[in-house]
Amino acid sequence: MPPRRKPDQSAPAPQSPTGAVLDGSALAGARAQTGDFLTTAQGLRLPDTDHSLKVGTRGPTLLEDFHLREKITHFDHERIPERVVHARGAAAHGVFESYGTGQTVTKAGFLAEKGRQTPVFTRFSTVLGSRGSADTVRDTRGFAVKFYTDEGTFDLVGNNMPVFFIQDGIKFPDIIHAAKPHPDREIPQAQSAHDTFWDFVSLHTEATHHVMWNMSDRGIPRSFRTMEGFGVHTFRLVNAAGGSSLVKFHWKPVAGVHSLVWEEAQIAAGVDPDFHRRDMADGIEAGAFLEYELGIQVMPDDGSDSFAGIDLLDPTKVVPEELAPVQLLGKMTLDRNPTNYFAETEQVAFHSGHLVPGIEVTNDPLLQARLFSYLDTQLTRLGGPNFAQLPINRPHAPVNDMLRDGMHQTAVHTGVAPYRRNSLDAGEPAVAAASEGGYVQSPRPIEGVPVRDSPVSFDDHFSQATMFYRSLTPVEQAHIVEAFTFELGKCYEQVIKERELAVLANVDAELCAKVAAGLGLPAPEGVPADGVVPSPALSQLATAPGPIVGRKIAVIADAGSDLAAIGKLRATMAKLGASVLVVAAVGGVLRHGRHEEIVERTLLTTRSVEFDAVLVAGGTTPTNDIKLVTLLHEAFRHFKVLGAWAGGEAVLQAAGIGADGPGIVVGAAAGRAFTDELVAAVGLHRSWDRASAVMASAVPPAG
Ligand code: HDE
Repeated sequence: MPPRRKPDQSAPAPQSPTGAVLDGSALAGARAQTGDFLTTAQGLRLPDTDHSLKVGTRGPTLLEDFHLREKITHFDHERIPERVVHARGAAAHGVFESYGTGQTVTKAGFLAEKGRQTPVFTRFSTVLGSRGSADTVRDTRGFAVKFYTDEGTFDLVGNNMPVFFIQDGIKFPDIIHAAKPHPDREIPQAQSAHDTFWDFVSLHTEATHHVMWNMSDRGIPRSFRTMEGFGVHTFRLVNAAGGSSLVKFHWKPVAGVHSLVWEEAQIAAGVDPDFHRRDMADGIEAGAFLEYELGIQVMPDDGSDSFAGIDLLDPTKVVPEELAPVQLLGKMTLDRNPTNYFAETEQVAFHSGHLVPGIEVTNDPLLQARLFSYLDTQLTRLGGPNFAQLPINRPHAPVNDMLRDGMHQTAVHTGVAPYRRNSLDAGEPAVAAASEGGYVQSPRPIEGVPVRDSPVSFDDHFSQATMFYRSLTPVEQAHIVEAFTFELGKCYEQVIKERELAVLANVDAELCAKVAAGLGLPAPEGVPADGVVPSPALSQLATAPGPIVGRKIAVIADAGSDLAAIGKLRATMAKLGASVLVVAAVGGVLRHGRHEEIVERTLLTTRSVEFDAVLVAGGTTPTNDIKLVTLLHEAFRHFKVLGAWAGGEAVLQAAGIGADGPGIVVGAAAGRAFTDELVAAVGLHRSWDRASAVMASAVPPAG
């Protein structure tokens, strides 16, 4: 039944974007930047904002300077509390288009209807660091998507890893306290390589599976564009006929899943702390949009809350894709950068309890605690209960609630009876039955006695950690060994290293032995699970060339280089969404005949980490420039594609890299063969065939 209006309202009253009815004098948005003149917040025009009001030019300053006081007071309060976790983030707007394939499992219109487009806002984040910390630290990444559906806002507040450290939300403050900087000196920032983190995870062994993911390449993604996303928990989907299924959400990046290597991530953290957010913003600006397909694994909702022996309420477990394939529901394209970081990225408020009909929660005790936390945290962070009225949080569905007043209330509600049922406001909103889009939880029996305990199935802390490790390729496994050795090597307490080695002994004897060797400690005996079946889908190593959208290729050049070929190469790469940047010894414009190339980076302003491939375009490039040699060596060590033409081969030779070997492309740059080879090599992401040469010194032998 549509809401009735007051009889005396002849014309429909204006509505704010929140759906709240406004009176004639109120405006939908805040008055900001509306006139040509600089004003105070009260709209008073100002003649000067550079000088405070003083007695003479040499002071003192007068207390009556209301403009000075307003300006400074507002500035003093510009910062709001940063998120207690996931403080460091970057976001983009976009659209989700449904394939319509979800119709059989959910009645949620934005998934069920083929071709339906829903606006989205997606925020990626690290977990541990402060708002100003570096992007490329080893950490789990947040992957939070706000779908502004016409049935209400749905938030899928996920991570780039499918499992979590703990099984019960009551431990969340503990794991976060352990992982954050030590309380005495507030170090280290945005890192897990310290004693309290390893103290916690070695004592709370349910963390083992997530720790394996963090120590793997997933902990250092190449870009937001090349990250998978996961809803982590099991959700319940309900279709129009009332049939329910248990599902796990996945985001599959169209550009493939790719990571940095550890040294590269560390260098990038210093050279460009904004590495990931810059990459996303630049990519969107260049038209290389970020794309992800949303999929679900579907399991029967048969009352057991388990599937193939896996407890679906345990957030430390995955369901191998070989057992329940991911079925694709639609595609998200992120194609618009935010206009204002604070207004949008900082003030966006996600909540795992923002649900729409057809999507329900399960009894996962981690999810249950989150349902409380997200609303609660916004009260402090956004200063009160009206954060849904902030432009970025406003639902696109009509809103007609009975929530009133509170800090920062911007709606001007009418009427006298914000309660129902009432007899005074004829416009009282009607309640909606399920058939009218009302959110009605599907019936499920709940019984039992209150206990502080977990099911016996939650006691298996190692078998899936073993499965993860054994499902990876040798290169990926070597990275895990390197990561554990690095992180534990940074701990001061011997007892913590030994305890974590005892944990690893229960995951895989070889892994434990290699890490122990790197630490110079004996490898303890453990009991890894028997009969673990690997899940090849867990490996992210590219076996065939994938898209190169968003990749960056450096061309080292000077005025004597083959500038014509650079132009052609740029045009070819641009068609594939990749960019070519000219790097020279000094800035300016390179000119050769009628060809011109702008120098976008100099050897002083860039570092190898900015690029996925480095090419040398001949010319008179000096072969002994230490910055150039460092750039080439780093690119080689980080398994990146190297290449040369028109005499640039000599530069690679002089750097000791040589002009042939895995991932080294030489030839005529303007030619088809060269570009095809380059595209294929960059499409494989890194030249892992070089691994034996590069990693021999990095990974100690098992001993
Ligand atoms: Fe969060 N988490 N979380 N979390 N989480 C927050 O909410 C919390 C968990 C995740 O870009 C906070 O608005 C508890 C799992 C993301 O704004 C807070 C528990 C997963 C983001 C909070 C968890 C996540 C947050 C901090 C254990 C993956 C950033 C600020 C029960 C499925 C969203 C805020 C953004 C943010 C609580 C565990 C993902 C404090 C209590 C599991 C992506 O409410």
